[in-house]
Amino acid sequence: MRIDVVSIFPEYLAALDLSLIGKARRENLLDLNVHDLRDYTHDRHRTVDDTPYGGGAGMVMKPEPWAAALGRIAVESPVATATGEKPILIVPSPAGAVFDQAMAYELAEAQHLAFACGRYEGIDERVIEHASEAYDVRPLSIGDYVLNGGEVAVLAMVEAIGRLIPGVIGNPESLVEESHSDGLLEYPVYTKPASWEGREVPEVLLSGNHAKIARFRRGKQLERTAARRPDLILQLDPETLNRHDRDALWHSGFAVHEGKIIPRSELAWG
Ligand code: 6GU
Repeated sequence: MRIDVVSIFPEYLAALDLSLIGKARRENLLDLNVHDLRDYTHDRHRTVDDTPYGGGAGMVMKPEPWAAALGRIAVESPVATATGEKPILIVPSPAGAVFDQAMAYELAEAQHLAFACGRYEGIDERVIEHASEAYDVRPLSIGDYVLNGGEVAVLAMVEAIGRLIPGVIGNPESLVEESHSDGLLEYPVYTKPASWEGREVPEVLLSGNHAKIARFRRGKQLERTAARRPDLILQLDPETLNRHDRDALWHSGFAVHEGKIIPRSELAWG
């Protein structure tokens, strides 16, 4: 996969030299290129921002340097434009749709991703419209809070997407049981010693009974998700829940009623 990132703080992206993503780059599984937006300016001060039309606080990123940078990246894209395909341009923004694991899986299939890191109050909206001619543009947020710029969001998204590229993670089976892969949070994990600071590892995990262990872990996933992310429980397909699952959900305050999952408090009695 090819990834291009445009930023006025290219040093922020140095973290992508480390760990699994750094290794993927060295092994040519990931061709990651970071560009300094100021290299696409022509004035002595390398200006990237200006005052907003209509007034208001802060500054807005000027269109010209963005058009030059994104134009160059589109022209050099490995995506075959002859077939009508377009590279994907992700514009990190607290005003975007929320990036999730399903999206990470989808984006991990792409041949070419570009990221446009805005700062200040954002990028002139016409850049986004203009870029749609050459790119499939996706404004994306990493959650409901505000960062000063897109760089930290790009670090999060590139790590989430990059680790799903075949060959990047040594043991792909570790992807199967992690949080969000089946719509639930991960079960708790333990290692030696079996007794530590007066706290014991749950006995079933020492039993060697694999069916019982699987049931225990699934129960913990449901219990934890119900307590921490009840919104995810309501999104489960009740058809995928067996008797043990329904029992665990009941004890965590949810019922399967007339083919739907509802909080037990909404059950009407009598
Ligand atoms: Cl992607 N960018 C910024 N600036 N703030 C955010 C965000 C992105 N996601 C959540 N907050």
